[in-house]
Amino acid sequence: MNETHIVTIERHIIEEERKHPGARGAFSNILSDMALAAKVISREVNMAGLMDILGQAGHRNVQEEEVQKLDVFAQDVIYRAMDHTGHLCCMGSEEVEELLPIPEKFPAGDYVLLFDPLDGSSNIDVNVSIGTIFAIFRKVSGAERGALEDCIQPGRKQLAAGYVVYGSSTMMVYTTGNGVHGFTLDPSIGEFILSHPNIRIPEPPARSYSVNEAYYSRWSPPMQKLVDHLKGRDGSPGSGGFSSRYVGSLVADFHRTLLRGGLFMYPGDSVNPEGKLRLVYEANPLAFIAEQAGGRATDGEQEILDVQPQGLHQRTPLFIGARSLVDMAHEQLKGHGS
Ligand code: AHM
Ligand code: MG
Repeated sequence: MNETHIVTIERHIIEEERKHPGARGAFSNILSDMALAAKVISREVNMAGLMDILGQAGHRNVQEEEVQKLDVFAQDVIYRAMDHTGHLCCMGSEEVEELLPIPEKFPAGDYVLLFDPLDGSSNIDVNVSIGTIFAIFRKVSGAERGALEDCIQPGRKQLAAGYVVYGSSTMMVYTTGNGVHGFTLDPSIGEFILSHPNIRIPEPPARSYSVNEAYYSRWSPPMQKLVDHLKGRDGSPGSGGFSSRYVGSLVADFHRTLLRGGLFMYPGDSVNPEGKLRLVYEANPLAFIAEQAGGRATDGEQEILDVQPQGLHQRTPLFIGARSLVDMAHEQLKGHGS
């Protein structure tokens, strides 16, 4: 593909599909529908600062409609963009306890969509980047409208994964297992335009690490030792020379790590032994993208993509980013608990 051409995300998705003989278009349609939902959410996120003036969540806005909280709104937009298309058998969302059925009045399809509609939503009020994360699997159960086993497949089985970062610009990044591609939303024409083809995590990477260090005293000794090493406190070879970057918004922290390199960590600790992040909605899609970009993602014991989820909302420790840095962290933590 000629990079000097203007390529919309829809065009790119179709071109990617052509590389898979026998593809029937359903899968491409799901990705295009995700892009559409992302545009709607992006528009609303950009209006967030005006909420106080135009109406607050739980109140009525100027059009006399109930104003929703943005994470509820995002959840709704994605569900409504997807429920009637006949491509999905069910969905799962970080916002909803049980799996989300496709209404009986609509046809059911062969794919499953799992998503975190608006991650980092505590950052909305302070104008810090937030994001949407998603993964697509093929249905494996015999159930017409999907079953739990369709939603808790190991990440290795993902057909596609992506995220949208609502930052200084809105970007959608996705993979179908054929590299990682990034698109920037041009709000004036309402199109995601290919801006970052074939993203590779730089190696050698930026020497930067990203972790909520305020939890240091809750960490296991090996985890503390790892961060001491990054900070240059142990004086061993390779120790120090890092800077620290932590937004506290997973998509933003991951996006920087993907483009610049570095190491993102959300370990387990004495209060939350499995950490905070969700395996199915957050870790798996980002792990697929990281691997496709030449990076790595583990839970400190094994590759994230090889973990068999036990439940929809299971949490997992996460070490993700440039391969050389994840290798180093994994080496120090394996067998010790994260
Ligand atoms: P959320 O699902 O409530 O939005 O929380 C997820 C967010 C992630 O974006 C981020 O990586 C993490 O919480 C930050 O947590 P902490 O404040 O413990 O560092
Ligand atoms: Mg989340």
